[in-house]
Amino acid sequence: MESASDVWMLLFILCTLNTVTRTSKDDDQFVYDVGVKSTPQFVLSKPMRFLLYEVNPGEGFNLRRDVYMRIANLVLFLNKIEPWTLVLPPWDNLYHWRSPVEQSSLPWSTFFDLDSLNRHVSVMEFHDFLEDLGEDKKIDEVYYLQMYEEGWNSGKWRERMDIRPCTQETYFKQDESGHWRWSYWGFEGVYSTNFTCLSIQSESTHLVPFLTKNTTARAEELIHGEFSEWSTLYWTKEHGEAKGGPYLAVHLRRRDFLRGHKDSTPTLKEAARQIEDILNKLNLTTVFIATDAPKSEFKQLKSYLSEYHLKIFEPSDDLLEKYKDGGVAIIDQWICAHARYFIGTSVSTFSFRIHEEREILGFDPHTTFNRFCGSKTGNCDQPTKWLIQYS
Ligand SMILES: Nc1nc2c(ncn2[C@@H]2O[C@H](COP(=O)(O)OP(=O)(O)O)[C@@H](O)[C@H]2O)c(=O)[nH]1
Ligand SMILES: *[C@@H]1O[C@H](CO)[C@@H](O)[C@H](O)[C@H]1NC(C)=O
Ligand SMILES: *[C@@H]1O[C@H](CO)[C@@H](O)[C@H](O)[C@H]1NC(C)=O
Ligand SMILES: *[C@@H]1O[C@H](CO)[C@@H](O)[C@H](O)[C@H]1NC(C)=O
Repeated sequence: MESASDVWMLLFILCTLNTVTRTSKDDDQFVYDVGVKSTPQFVLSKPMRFLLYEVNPGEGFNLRRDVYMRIANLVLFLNKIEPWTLVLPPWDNLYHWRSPVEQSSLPWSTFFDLDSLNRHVSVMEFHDFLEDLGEDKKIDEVYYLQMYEEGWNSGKWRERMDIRPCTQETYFKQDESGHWRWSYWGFEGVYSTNFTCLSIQSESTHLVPFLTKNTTARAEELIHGEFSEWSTLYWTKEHGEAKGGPYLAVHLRRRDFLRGHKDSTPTLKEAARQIEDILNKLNLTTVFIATDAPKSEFKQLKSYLSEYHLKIFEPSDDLLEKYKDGGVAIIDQWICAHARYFIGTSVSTFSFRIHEEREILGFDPHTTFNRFCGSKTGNCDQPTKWLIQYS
């Protein structure tokens, strides 16, 4: 299992809002209304605290969705102790978003249904949070998560976290008045007075004691107990009979993967051979290609598969304007999720998300957990089958 420190650098930003308004009183419990159109009402007797986070700038949409799940889970645990709201980091010109449409500082509502997210944990958009902060856009504390300089220390994994000097230059800069500044996804005037580097080697939910105990001067009892990374999902249905449309779908990841995952990402010729092989096995002639490849590469792939029908989703200008690159990617994933058979790209979180959708839809796992083999032979383990536990 990946942990808070392996794959992404996280940044936690904490804030306690004094401006949260109390809207009604019910015995000794208060109902707080957080923000304008933000979170559902919380029944509580402690001030609401807010957790903001950010991921390494180069990371893509689906990795960020995975991180969201982890942080939401962390907030779920925090909420067992005191009320916390998760402030959603805007989507700001992601590295992979190449279309000419405007895609800076996008709220989560561009892609997701906030009401649904709110059913899991209380969330709010960053711009709503700023509105609640008011004139003085001061954030209480910023923790910049980093790996231990000395690595794992004796090579053995053990949970630990310590305040340490920053091991490398961070994105935060201190101005003349001592305020720590950062771009804050394009929103101006936000600053913090406290900035600390935190070396961490731990699963994200183990941050609960730190966040509840060490980040405020409040004295409360120590928290005991086990924090499991995932709350278990139970499903009442059986593995379904989903069959999928009469097409093969593939996710063929290119661009940075050709550098970052050379051995497990196939050449176009290799990919074409594997596609043809599966099409023949399934007696299909149509293949849907989800890819971030440039047009020239798609043409080349098409030339290798001239006897088959290759389909891609190409949005009109209007659709692109409306859904942006993130929305178009979700449409690609949705089409892949409904195919008779799917082949993904090794270690791509974009592909993992399709596996997950298909598993939820109830496809036979053999039609789902497949990936392209790289050019290097002997390096083609098929993906782990993350199956739903039916109760
Ligand atoms: N529309 C579309 N975009 C893609 C496709 N593959 C990659 N991308 C883009 O590249 C990004 C890849 O980053 P991420 O989602 O984190 O997945 P990963 O890097 O493959 O693990 C996606 O979010 C998309 O913006 C694809 O098949 N279709
Ligand atoms: C949190 O506080 C406890 C108790 O004061 C202390 O032992 C621990 O080192 C602190 N953790 C960090 C990461 O500073
Ligand atoms: C923030 O910084 C100020 C000034 O350096 C310090 O007095 C205060 O205790 C810090 N607050 C926290 C929560 O670390
Ligand atoms: C494909 O067609 C052949 C010949 O018609 C048939 O024997 C085979 O069972 C079919 N395979 C599938 C997966 O439908």
